[in-house]
Amino acid sequence: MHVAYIGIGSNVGDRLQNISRAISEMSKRSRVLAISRVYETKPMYVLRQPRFLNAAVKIRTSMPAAKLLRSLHSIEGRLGRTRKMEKRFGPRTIDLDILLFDSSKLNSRNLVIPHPRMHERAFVLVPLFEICRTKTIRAMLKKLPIKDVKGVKPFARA
Ligand code: PH2
Ligand code: MG
Ligand code: MG
Repeated sequence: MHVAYIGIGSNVGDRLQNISRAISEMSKRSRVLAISRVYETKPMYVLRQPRFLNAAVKIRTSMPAAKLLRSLHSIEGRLGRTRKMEKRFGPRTIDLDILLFDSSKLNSRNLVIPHPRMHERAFVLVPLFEICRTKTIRAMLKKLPIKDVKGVKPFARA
């Protein structure tokens, strides 16, 4: 069995419903062990796009990393994501990224673990730290600009 942390993001459609559907789909194939709060976050990289909701989950799974990645892509597809039409870092209905997988380091063409940009992303680290309180994640968070961390706010449900 493996333990993995998945980062979730959505900024198109019913963002909260997209996130909750994604978690419910993941729970069909893996055991969901922990779920962070949902945060509303300032878009990074492509600034002129709607705000994201972001969260993180911890799962236990029998799938090896490459298979987990395929299964996450298939969930994204079922939730209506159309990768071919998308711009890099642009709007998306749902994005499911493997952040950590056991204590593995992996560097293949389509999968790099730990996630290569998580250290610069407050929208990943804040929710992740809620469910993975390690020194490594704490250290990454401390290096972020305060204004980035302030751009990540618990989402007030309507
Ligand atoms: N995802 C991106 C690009 N920018 N910004 C925020 N705040 N949250 C995201 O999930 C996000 C982003 C591409 O995956
Ligand atoms: Mg992705
Ligand atoms: Mg992403």
